[in-house]
Amino acid sequence: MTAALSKACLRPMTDAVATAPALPAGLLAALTDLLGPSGVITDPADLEPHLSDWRSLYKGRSPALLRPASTAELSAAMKLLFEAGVPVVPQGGNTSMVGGAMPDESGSQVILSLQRMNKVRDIDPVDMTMTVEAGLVLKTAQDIAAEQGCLFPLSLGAEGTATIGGVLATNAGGNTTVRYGNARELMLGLEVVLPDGQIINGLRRLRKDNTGLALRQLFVGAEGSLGIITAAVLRLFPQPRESAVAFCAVPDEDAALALFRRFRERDETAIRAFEYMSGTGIDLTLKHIEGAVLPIGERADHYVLVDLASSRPNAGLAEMLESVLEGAFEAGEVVDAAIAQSDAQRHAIWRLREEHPEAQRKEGASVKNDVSVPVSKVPELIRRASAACQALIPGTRPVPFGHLGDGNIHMNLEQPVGMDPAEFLARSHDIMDVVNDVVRELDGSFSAEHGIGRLKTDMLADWRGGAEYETMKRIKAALDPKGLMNPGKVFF
Ligand code: FAD
Ligand code: 2HG
Ligand code: ZN
Repeated sequence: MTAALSKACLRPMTDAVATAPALPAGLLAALTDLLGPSGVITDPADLEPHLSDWRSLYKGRSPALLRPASTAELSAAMKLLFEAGVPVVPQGGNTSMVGGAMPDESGSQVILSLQRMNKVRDIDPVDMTMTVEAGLVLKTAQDIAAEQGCLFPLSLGAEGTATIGGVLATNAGGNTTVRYGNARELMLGLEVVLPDGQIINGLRRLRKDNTGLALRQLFVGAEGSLGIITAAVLRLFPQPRESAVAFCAVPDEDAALALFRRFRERDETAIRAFEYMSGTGIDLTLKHIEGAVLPIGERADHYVLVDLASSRPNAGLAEMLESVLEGAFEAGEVVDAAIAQSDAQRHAIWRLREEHPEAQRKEGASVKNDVSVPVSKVPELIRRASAACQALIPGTRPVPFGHLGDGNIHMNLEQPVGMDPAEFLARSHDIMDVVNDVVRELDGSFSAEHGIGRLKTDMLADWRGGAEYETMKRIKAALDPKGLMNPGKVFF
């Protein structure tokens, strides 16, 4: 990647500019007539939480937050905004790692929230589907599915805040992708409001539906750049009857991969999650997260969390876990392991992994690289990218962790101890460059699950140039001719 392109990759947080261009005269009043007073928020104190992102990379401005209560209301509001040429930024739980849900600093972009559209329209344990509105929080969707004896398997650290609209718009992955796929694979049908207010009603709960282009898939992973996802038909699965979770210390990255292969060879269908963590990441988690405890005797430089689950009765997962780990001990692939004996212990082990982002945030400045490579290349990725970053900034602490089973490692870097955080963040683009150089050589991707948002638009143009990027832009122009949907995101 050229230096010129990469320098724009991480835009520093900017202070708001002094004056916001007002919305066209009469528009706010018309929107209030349509959505009611609780559907149009303009009070600066109420707007404030919607104007900065989880990573504090950006601070935006906006004249209003719109909260429609139904698809019909949203459609009517979008028609007004389209006619007036007002840009719209969809925002779900605002947990984007790439500034995807942030309005820019101009003060001209309205924020659209589906907070009031959070109903479960239908749940069917025979069809194994659930039709939900896009403002529903992911954890609530999981809980409601569980009440019906079903499983909605998408699972990620932000699940208590992230919404169905947000996880679909980003095609979120998370901890169970290795078993159930990304959000895309968990969706059968979508309802979408287009930028001009038209409604695509594609809420079909069919396993087979080859009727022309699968338009629904266009909106998954489009990060709000093509239209607004208002409802979705989600796939449900049987609840696991058994599960078994272990936290293992492994001698190196190769052993972590070898252990994954060992479980896959024994029974691929039993693996629900397979996560890698570094010694540094666990050290930070133990330091910053209240109640976090190392479940094995000795600290190690590399760890693996393995989670097995089955809906089969008497699946024998505990025995399988023990016997695979015994084989791994004998082969020197595992040096120590703790097997959870209760739900509380399972939860405690998972917490060590899930709290990595929070622990890194508390430690100081960090740079994230949500990258993927073919699974076979994960050890090389971790070793080479870590060494390259340490050579670039001596004392930098690599904190690689994540979804080893998918080849998706969060190749994150924590600032050197004692370094000025701002000084470290000023080198963000250099760090991302050296990591991405390795990723490119390993045939990987610069964004595995967090998307492009505002942070990585330059990278998209660079990595997916030529006909691929041109085709994306043509689709964008066809669906959003005025360029009003989430401007400045995804596309350069
Ligand atoms: P937002 O952050 O509000 O929005 C994300 C994008 O989707 C924006 O571009 C926004 O404009 C668009 N959008 C939101 N709603 C709609 C809609 N209804 N229609 C159209 N566009 C819309 N991601 C993973 O993939 N895997 C992980 O394991 C993971 N773990 C995380 C852990 C933490 C602690 C945090 C903070 C984030 C994590 N994320 C992860 C990142 C994030 O992408 C997910 O949390 C989630 O997908 C975002 O959902 P949200 O509702 O917060 O969306
Ligand atoms: C996770 O897997 C998330 O926990 C966040 O994708 C990763 O903080 C990160 O870089
Ligand atoms: Zn992740």
